[in-house]
Amino acid sequence: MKLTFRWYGSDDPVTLENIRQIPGMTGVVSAIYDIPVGEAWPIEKIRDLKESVEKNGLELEVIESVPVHEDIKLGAGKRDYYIENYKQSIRNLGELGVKVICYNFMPVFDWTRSHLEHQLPDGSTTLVYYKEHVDLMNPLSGELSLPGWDSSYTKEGINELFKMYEKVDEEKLWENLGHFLNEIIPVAEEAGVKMAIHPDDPPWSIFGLPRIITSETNVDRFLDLYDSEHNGITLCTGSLGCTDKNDVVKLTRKYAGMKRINFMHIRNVKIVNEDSFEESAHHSEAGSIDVVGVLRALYEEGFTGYVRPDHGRMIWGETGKPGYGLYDRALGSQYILGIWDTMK
Ligand SMILES: [Mn+2]
Repeated sequence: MKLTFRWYGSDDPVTLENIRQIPGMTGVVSAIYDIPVGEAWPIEKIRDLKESVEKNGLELEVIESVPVHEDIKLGAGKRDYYIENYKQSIRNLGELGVKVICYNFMPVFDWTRSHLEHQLPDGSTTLVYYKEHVDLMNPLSGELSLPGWDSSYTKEGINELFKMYEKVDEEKLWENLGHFLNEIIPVAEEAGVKMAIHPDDPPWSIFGLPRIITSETNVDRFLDLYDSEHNGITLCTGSLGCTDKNDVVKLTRKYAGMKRINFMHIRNVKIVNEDSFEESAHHSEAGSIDVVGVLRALYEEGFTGYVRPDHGRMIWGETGKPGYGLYDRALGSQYILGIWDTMK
């Protein structure tokens, strides 16, 4: 396994110097944030990013994410143009040594939570998803602000987008994903890049929009769409594991055995009740996920890919990007590393 840490670029309050001092850290997972969604990533910008990372003794072998334009998910508008751009980004990233690209295929919203600073009994704050709160949110009101939410959407723009998705049910979304994979995976193979789709977070439909990367059945279907090690998944324990319908240890063992896990996101969540959860510390006993079991499954299946601690709580008074402070993720990384080392 190669231990990595997400870094949001030079604006991130967590610095490369900070990350470098975490024991066992081999590299960062990052992206270029100032390119409009859908445009190809220029090679010069990738090179600048890579050099800034390498100057600090870290590698840049995983990109999270190269976002997929809504036209590709909708199968509409300028889809072909955006797919060609996506291919170019893959080629450019491969040329500069990137090995894995994480992306997702969630319509409109990326990850969704009801609260970003829910206080836990120990005084730390964390991200939570309470169904009863999300059910009351109206994404068409023009007032919504959520993580993963593109605040550049106007009220009219978002209404129009929702209208377009009225014609896209789950089957149509599968079809559009299949088309996308048929186009990009051969390019990824040639570029030496492994694609890693992130599961939908949470793994169920929200606001009436379709979501398909949600369960074992659907991950199986996804992998069958294009049978190649370059068409793999990001197994995010917290996303798949926030419902007890998914047995994350079992899924880890199965997909690692198939060599289709190209990237691991490890975090813990505490399932509060059906369709509600709180993100917790990485420690297995802190939440509903058997993190030790996940790592054991990876180890026993000979996993050699990239792992990163996923979201952390805010602890010790730290402020910053929700889910992406330094301290709790660093603690999580050491929990992961410690478990791993005992199995060697
Ligand atoms: Mn994740």
